[in-house]
Amino acid sequence: MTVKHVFLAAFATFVAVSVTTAGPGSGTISGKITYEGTPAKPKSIDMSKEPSCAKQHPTPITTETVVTGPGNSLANVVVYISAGAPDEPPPSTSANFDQKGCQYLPHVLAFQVGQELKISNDDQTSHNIHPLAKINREWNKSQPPGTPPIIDKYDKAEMIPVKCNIHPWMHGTFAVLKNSHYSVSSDDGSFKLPNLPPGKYTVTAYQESYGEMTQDVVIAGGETKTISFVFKAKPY
Ligand SMILES: [Cu+2]
Repeated sequence: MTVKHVFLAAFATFVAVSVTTAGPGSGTISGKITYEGTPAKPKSIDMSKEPSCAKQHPTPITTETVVTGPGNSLANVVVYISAGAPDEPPPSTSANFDQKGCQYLPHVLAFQVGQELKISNDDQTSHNIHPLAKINREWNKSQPPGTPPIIDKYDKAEMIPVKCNIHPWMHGTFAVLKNSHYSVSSDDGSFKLPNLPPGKYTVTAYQESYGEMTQDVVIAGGETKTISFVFKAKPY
């Protein structure tokens, strides 16, 4: 079992437990993110200036500003309850952001206000991570190979673009959110927000290049409401 498998197993257990402990009246909002129009083609990334990273990608990786899937689906879209749910204290688990092969993994990391953020450097080269916060405090930190993870947290909700000051192709997003009702759309564009008590909610979908869309959804009880968001693709 790899570390990733252990993590996934733990996560699956956590989800199963949450479902069984949720109240009988709790509902789910699920759905799919798609686009219309023609998105810009992902570009190949030239890492030749950083051979230790380049050799980890026999096939060059591509930019992840817009990640599409079958049926015009959009991955990496943050879907979250932006109104109607109370702010929640952060979980005790950390949100993990890795620099591996001069790439941010995951490209979009969603976590809660006050939650521990753990940034690791798995590479044989230095990175200088620079989250471009505007509402929170902006900082950048150098992280030579073999040094311990950077531990931080954010005090306010914000969508924060992240870049590396050494490798211009490294980009990512921190989505700092006020409650635990969020999802990042998977490769097929799907998302799911479970465990919602009855109420009226505003659901926001955020894509780093296309911006955000919102819609209101009423959950009456133990039901699943299916919604969809269709972003207008930008051809550049
Ligand atoms: Cu870097």
